[in-house]
Amino acid sequence: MTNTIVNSWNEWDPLRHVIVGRADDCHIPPAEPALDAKVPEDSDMRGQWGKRPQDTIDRANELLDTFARQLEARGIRVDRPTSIDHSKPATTPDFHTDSQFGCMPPRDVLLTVGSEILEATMSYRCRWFEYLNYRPLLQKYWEEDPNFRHEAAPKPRLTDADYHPDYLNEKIGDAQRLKWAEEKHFVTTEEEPLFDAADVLRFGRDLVVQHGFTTNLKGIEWLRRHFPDHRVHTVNFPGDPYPIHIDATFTPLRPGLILNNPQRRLPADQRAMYEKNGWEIVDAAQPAHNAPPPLCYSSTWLSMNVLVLDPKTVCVEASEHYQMEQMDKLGMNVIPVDLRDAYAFGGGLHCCTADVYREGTCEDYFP
Ligand code: ABU
Repeated sequence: MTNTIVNSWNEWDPLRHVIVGRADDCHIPPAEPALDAKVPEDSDMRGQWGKRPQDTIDRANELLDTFARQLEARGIRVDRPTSIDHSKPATTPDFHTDSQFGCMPPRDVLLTVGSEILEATMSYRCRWFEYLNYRPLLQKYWEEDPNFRHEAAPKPRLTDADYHPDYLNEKIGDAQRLKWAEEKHFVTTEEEPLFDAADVLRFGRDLVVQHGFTTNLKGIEWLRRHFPDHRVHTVNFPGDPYPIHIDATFTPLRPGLILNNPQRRLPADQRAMYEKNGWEIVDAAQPAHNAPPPLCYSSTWLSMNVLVLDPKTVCVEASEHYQMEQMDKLGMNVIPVDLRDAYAFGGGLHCCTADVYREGTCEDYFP
């Protein structure tokens, strides 16, 4: 009998097996073009780099371990990455950077589509080797599951030609950033295909991909050619001055229901496929916090970065009481998970996980 380890077609089918990241050896990397474009201009991280303080690593690991145990207690199999030495520089014939990033969050690196796990190209130099943290797991899946497709997108060169120099200015200001986002002028150029896995949402036959700082149009075209049986849709959310990763912006909860960040609404001309098929797009609740925690890259909208366990059950960060209340009103059973002190390591509950197995098959939700 075939031992199927890898199978996941969407963001909401019953979750049976997942990877949860680790904070081990996580570094704040040195300045580099795509990373600097994302660090908020008023952030405490500007100008700093090096290994994160050990007490913050220990605290984040405590939270991630507890989250893993919560999932296991619900019968979900949890695997963890094996940290490489992130203090080592990343050097290729085309670039050098003095340290790497970490093995949080796996969602940025690994895209699971059906029986395939695809390693993304990534667009930060410090994340070029990040896939190595997950190779022991992927090799194991490959040994155990004869149908598992382990794929890696072409590694990009990430020369200076990949980045628009106007984003390297330290003081750009939100007004200018929003104008550029509206014009779809992002830090990454169209030199070569680039994408992060966290810019992709899976809706069965349809893949919805955000064009922004970490994914360019060639990256989306690469995904379209790589998944010929899927329809690949490009989306933009013009209200975001730092547009990376779709999962604090657009959050499907179950067939027919999506939460949308009210500051980053999907433009009217991109809504047709949902409306025609009776899907509701509702504004997410406000975050409970006015600012992200210290040394954090992400926005306060990690409030909506939730992990759906099945179409009726969702994990929400425990301090996000507005988001928990809204989920409850939307008919979801809410599992509070304490994770805020791990946000600085790369994100929330969706970010810190990567799907391995959800029950279900590839369905067409937008016929
Ligand atoms: N990785 C999700 C971060 C998105 C945000 O900062 O809003």
